[in-house]
Amino acid sequence: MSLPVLYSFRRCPYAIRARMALFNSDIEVNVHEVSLKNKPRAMLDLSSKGTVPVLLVDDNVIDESLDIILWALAKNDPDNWCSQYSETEKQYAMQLIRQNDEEFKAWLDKYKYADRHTEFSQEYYRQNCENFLQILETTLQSNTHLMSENITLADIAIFPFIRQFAMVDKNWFDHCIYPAVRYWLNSFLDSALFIRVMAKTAETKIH
Ligand SMILES: N[C@@H](CCC(=O)N[C@@H](CS)C(=O)NCC(=O)O)C(=O)O
Repeated sequence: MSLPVLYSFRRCPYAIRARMALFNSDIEVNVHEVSLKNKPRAMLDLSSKGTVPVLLVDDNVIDESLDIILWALAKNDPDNWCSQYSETEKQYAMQLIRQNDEEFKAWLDKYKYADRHTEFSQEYYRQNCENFLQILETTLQSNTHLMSENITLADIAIFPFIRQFAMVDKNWFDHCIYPAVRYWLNSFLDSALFIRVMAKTAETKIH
């Protein structure tokens, strides 16, 4: 049987979180690095949405990063990113992820591309992003991770977006009033898992 194929883009936060889950779950896949300006026909034939990541496994197509994560964790969750939690805790994680994906990401895009959104200043967009950072900071002041002392699905799903936020104005982020968020982010950036999934290889097997 052929390996699953993951259409991915190295720096995309959605693709990063999907690759991290697949790798941590020890699921071997062929990663196809795509150009977002010239998406491969084969990927568009599988998913007309035209977004990465897209996972093809046997004849099934999974074209939402969160679904890829959940699929990987259902197969194998060696570090209990999901399986040890109650339904209520899982719902809290999903709600935090939704807040990230729907609300925070929209402000982040405006903060990042403030020159294309001239109705308001970049600082205004950053302040709106900070509402979410404040929620994370409050949690991370008492836990080392978002759900508990251990890494969970919520951390993996959210940190690639905070990474993107931090990179917009690194100097601001390095001095901002969210030290626990900074510490938490750095712990992921320094992790072997993150370094592994960010390795620059055009066509790779992750395993
Ligand atoms: N909801 C999707 C969003 C994925 C997404 O928007 N990915 C971006 C890259 S970061 C993309 O492919 N954008 C299409 C483009 O830039 O043409 C998911 O979670 O997988």
